[in-house]
Amino acid sequence: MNYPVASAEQIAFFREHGYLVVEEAIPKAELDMLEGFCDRILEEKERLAKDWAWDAKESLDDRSFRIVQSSPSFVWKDIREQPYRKWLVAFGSALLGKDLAFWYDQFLGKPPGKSVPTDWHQDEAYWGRNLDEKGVTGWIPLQDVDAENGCMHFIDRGHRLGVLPHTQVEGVQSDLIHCEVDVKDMVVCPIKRGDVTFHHSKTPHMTTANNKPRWRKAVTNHMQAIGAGGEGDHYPWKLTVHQGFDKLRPAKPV
Ligand SMILES: O=C(O)CCC(=O)C(=O)O
Repeated sequence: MNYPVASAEQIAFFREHGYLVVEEAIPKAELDMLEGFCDRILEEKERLAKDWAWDAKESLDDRSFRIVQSSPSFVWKDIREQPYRKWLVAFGSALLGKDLAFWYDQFLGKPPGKSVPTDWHQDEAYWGRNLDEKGVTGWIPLQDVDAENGCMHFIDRGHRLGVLPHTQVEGVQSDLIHCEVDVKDMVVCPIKRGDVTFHHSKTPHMTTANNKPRWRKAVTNHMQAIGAGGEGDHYPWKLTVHQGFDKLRPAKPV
């Protein structure tokens, strides 16, 4: 299977709507390998992961990991060479119309039964003004996803709203932040394993909690325009929370 090349229609759709679903993008063998590394993280999550929705009532040792947040790059030495990574950069660059560099990835695992939504947010709200119009994210679920187990939801044309005010999510002590959106413009994106969603760094998006009996696993891949220089010039709501280790976000593109 060859990786798809962005068509003129896909590029126009992304620029108009701020997101795009690409069907049957990543071959099964690559997804299986990626999932295998994510499973290793799950086995050792106390050492290798943060809880992105760390309950304010829980101690560090008692985190319930309602959203496991880590990175397959921590455990997969050759991840940079993988075809899917190169494809994400090429496809994302075509969508944004800027040459991108891979920046960092995150494994985001939602356990069955006790997870929470990843509330509405814009990636630029985390990254700061350095990334103004300079970021794209490619989100890879490792199983079929729908609104029952944490698929992506986007605000249609939300990349044109500027950066919205964000606040810390109530009841959590991680760096999770959220914003208010007009849900009349919400688009729900149920997709299959192998499909990928892309979104602009200003597009408000969220994923629902996992209410199915198996883990919801996803790898999100953040890319930035070459020369953007990494996150910086932060907004006032930016939080930094340490959870034993803090290597999740390289300052420079890798
Ligand atoms: O997978 C999730 O729960 C959220 C992912 C996300 O917010 C992102 O990829 O930017």
